[in-house]
Parts: sequence; C-alpha cells; structure tokens
Amino acid sequence: MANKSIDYSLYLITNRYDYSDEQFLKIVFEACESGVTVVQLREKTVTTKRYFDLAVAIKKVTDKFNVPLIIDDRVDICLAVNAAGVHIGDNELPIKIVRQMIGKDKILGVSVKDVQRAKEAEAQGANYFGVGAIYPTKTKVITKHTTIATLQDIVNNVAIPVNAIGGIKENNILSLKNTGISGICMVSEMMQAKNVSMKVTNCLKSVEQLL
Ligand code: 3NM
Repeated sequence: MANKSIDYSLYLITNRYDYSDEQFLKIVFEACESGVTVVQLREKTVTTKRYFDLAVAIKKVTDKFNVPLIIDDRVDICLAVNAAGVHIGDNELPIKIVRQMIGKDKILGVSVKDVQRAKEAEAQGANYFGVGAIYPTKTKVITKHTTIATLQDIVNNVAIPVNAIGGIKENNILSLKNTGISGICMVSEMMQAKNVSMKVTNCLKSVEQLL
C-alpha cells in the first residue's frame, strides 16, 4: 500500500477500552468490511512487544479488505509490520526525521492545530493532517478545542488532505459540510458502537454528502 492517494473519507482510529483482543479485532473487522477507508492503530501505554503483536494482528484484518493501516506515534512498529504509514503529534520525533526514517513512499500523518504549524509540517514532508479537537471528546488525548473556522483556514492554506477529528459523531458529520476536508476521524463513535456495521454504513452516507 505504498501510495499516497489514499481515501481518508472515513478514518477509524482504534481504542481498546476493556475489550478482549478477539472483541477488538472483530470490531475492526466489521468496520473494514462495512467500508471504513483507513484504520489507525493507536496505543499509548503498551510495551513494544504488545504494540507489535497488535499491529501484526490488525494488519491481517486491514490487508484482507485492502484498507491502509497507519500506526500512531511509532515509526519502528510501522516499519516492522510494513504498515502504510505513521501518524505523529507534537511530542514525537521531528517530521523531517520521521520522513527520513520511513522513506518517501510511506504515509506521514501529522496532528496540527493552526495554519502556521500546518504550513511548516507540509514543507517538512507531511502527507495529511488531523485537525482537532473540533468537538469535545471523552477519548483520552492531549488536545485543545480547534474551531471549524481554523479547520477551514488550514484547508485553504495547504495542498495536502485535511481530516477533522475530535468528538465527531454520526449526528454531527454534516456540520462539517463546505469546509473542504478530505475525511473524518472517529474513535469512540465507532469503537463503542452497539452495531459497528450499521454505524459505519450510516456514517458513510453522511460522509458522501459531506465531501
Ligand atoms: N486526536 P473521539 S482528538 C486521537 O485533537 C485524537 O488531535 C485528537 O476521539 C486531536 O472520536 C482525538 O472519540 C480523540 O472523540 C478523538
């Protein structure tokens, strides 16, 4: 999956909550089967071995559906499992260094919250942005509120895809209409859905109207 023209429209970011590995992988399987376009494995507290094992397991699922897998934070895990790319925030290695490490073909996603940082990150080799938190989120993350106006400002000032994140739910997707984003990223709305397939199907319908 070494190409950069990936479809960001419905981007699932994982959280394992209290799920067993079997339950966790089943959710990802159903989400991929139902049409999510990208999956990011996001782990903050596990050992390297555990992160690797989870990445191997999830990649079997994403590969089955030809869905690109992005690894949060960890270049080594990305390379170890030959994931499509890596996503980094402000507290990771510098963008230029990450680009050198992953090579030119892998995808490099970056979290940004303002135009200046977005322009710098684009110049340094980012392939897409996650911008948020657009709405309040209960998912554990270091972030701050980022307005829809700022989101739009970033879209208007960079050439690479911009994806909205943070508190995005089935029922607020359409509030992002006309912002020019390339996709929406969701954690809890999908990972905690009672019916994952239905959730993905419904979100895809809204996303189609959005983009
Ligand atoms: N990054 P939910 S917000 C992983 O603002 C992440 O950059 C954010 O979770 C950012 O979809 C966030 O459950 C969590 O609100 C989003």
